[in-house]
Amino acid sequence: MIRSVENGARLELDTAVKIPNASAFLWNKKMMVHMNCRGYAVAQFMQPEPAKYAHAPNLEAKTFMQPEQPYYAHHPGRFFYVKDEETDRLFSAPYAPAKTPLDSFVFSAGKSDILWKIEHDGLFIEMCLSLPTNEAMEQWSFTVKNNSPKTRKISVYPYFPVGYMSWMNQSGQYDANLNAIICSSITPYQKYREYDKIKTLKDKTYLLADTIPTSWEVNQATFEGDGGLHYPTGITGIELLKGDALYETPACVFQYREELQPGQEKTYRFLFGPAKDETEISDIKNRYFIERIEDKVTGFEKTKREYDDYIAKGKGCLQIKTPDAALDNFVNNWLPRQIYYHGETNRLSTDPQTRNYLQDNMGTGYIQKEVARQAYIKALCQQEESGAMPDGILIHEDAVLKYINQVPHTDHCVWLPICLKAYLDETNDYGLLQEIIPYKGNRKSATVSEHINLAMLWLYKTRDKRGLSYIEQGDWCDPMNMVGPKGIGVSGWLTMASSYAFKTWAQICINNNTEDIAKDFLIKAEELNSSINEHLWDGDRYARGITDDNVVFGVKKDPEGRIFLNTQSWALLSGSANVDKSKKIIDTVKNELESPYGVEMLAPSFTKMREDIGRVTQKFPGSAENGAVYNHAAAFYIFGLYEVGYTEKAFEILRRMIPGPDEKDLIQRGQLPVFVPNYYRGAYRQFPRTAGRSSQLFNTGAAPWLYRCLIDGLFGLRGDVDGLHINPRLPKEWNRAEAIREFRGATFKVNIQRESGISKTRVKVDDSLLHGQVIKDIQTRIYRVDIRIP
Ligand code: CEZ
Repeated sequence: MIRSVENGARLELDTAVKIPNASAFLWNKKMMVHMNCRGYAVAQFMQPEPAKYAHAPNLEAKTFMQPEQPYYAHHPGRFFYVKDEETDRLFSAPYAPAKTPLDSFVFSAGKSDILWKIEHDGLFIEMCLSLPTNEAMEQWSFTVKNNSPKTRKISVYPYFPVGYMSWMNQSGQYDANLNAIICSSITPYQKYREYDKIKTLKDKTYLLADTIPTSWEVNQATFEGDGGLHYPTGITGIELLKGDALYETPACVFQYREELQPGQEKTYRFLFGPAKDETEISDIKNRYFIERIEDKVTGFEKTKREYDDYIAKGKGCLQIKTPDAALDNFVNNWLPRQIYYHGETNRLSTDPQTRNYLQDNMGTGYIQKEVARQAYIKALCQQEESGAMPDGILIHEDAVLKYINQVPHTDHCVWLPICLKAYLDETNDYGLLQEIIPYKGNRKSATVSEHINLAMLWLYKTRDKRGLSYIEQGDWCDPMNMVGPKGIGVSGWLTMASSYAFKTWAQICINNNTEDIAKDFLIKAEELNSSINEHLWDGDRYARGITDDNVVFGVKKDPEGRIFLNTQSWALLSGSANVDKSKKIIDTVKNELESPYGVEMLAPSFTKMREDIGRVTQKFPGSAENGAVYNHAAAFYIFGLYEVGYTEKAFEILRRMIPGPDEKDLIQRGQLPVFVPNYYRGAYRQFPRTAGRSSQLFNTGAAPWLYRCLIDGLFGLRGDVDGLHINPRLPKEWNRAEAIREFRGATFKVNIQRESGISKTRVKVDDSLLHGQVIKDIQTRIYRVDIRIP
């Protein structure tokens, strides 16, 4: 059903039916396109706010990327109908909208392109999508080959629906000069002051072709007719009617009539995207289809190569070879790519949530160190002089705080030392702490170290008389918005995360020779831990928090949401759970939160509103924060388990985050292992039918944390101020594993092998025994590291 090819560079699915929502995505700094294997697409480009160039067939709400995107017949997509003109038999590639069962089908997810190979009715079809590196546009090539022994008379109909563009103004027509279908609209507005903004927008969508069509149709309703999308009326005639759209929903449909001899093939190229006007489209045509670079290739080919190079830059710092080939393939090829995407696009937002921005750049620190460094500085420049961090980081001059960033959350400071520690471990760039940067408003400046100190003091101050952290309208859990709106409710999780942040900051301060500060925050951390144990321990779990009305929630007596994962994971990280309590909470998590698809973030899922907890309880049970296997939260748990030495359990939970390799698991999750989704449906004990189903949403903090768990936990090849610390924690069923670790300019070729008769890890570097488990004084060279473990 699925197989990795080209040494892991591609992952192929050979069915359009068993995993209908299987998907892959491409991006550049200006756009993202999420393609499902059947041809349905979700695409956004930045101008500078995210916008669409292919819309739903009716008015749709402007929102951030949502999980579990529902696909339906008229959902935007990129399709090619193929009709045999002698038999009128019709099918469509890659599968939708006709959904004719195909002789053979391959959906091939590449790192820098998405490909389909289809055989049907004696024809072979190859469709390929790629992007340029730095402009919002899709590059499509479509090849049809006659694999049958006789001449074939066929018509090929590229059908790129554009949808309902605007209630104010939408139209479309074929432009023969440009050989393009151009659909025009005006983004609706009512306040005259908005006009200056609106007039700058790319409100046109074009489909440019390199081959003159036999005919075309730009009117969605005319094309479809009563035939519907299974056999559009427009296709029943010899030629399309060359219609336009006049305040009618447009569509981009071409027709190419071909007579193919046996073995003969024909390739077409298309560019699909947004534009401001015809001048821009004409310029694109010249650059991609006309101009010959070095007189050999068109811009179309050249940009494809440039995009390959761009994506190749997202190489990770860890290559692994283990008994688990599917895990290797995911870690070596797809996880770093997903992390790279986050660092490059900031989830296609001009005001990423502060916690997302810091955690996404924690991941970027393993791939593009300078990008991460600049991100930490940019975030701290927007810190209040009080030490508070904003809910979102403005990364564009015209950006404003939107959506959830207008809701006060109290956790953003906590991520500064926690994410920075990973960056410093990887780079040893302690010089960053001495950088002098301004606070918001540019009135005052201080070193990065003082900025973070102030943020920690803000966290320490923002607690109630019990010593627990206020939650206001949310912490890491965005929709937990009714625990503390009166300014009384507290977050058990944030108190633990603050304790862990203080300890992490203390460690950084020790490495930065500011021991006094370190000592002070270690004391503060223990103070928080005793408050946690005094008010939140419930015998075999830690409560999630206490509401404005002083109701402790996330405890055994609660009928729903009687355990939340985050206050168990971070009890391990903060050290508020001693050895005995750690064992108890890990057992409780096993019994109440673990499922075949991973660990759920709370259970039982809420089936009705709790007005003293909030919106999270209104989400469908088992979806998103209401009890899904929320992989970001699961990654925290894995990190905590490695931190306290439960390495077998850590690997068990980690492995369940990546779908497959067995077919049953892949089908139930409906997810290709080319990215980790933000969640798999939970509520396994309440709604087993849908449990495990992937959200297909690849915007997630799970990616950088999973990578950190692999580097620091499983393979134990973690950097620190004194060098590379060696401490692999392989699952017991693995006798051997290899890794190549890129670290501070050096390459470590690591062989890890179990050896009987030894009680502790023994490391040899270039055949000489290492005293201890830290490789120091690292040079820019290749190291051979042989590790023997019990
Ligand atoms: O957004 C994520 C946030 O980007 O939810 C996480 C949070 O830590 C991330 O920073 C957990 O709450 O508003 C909503 O209901 C959404 O569910 C968002 O909370 C959620 C989006 O689905 C993106 O995943």
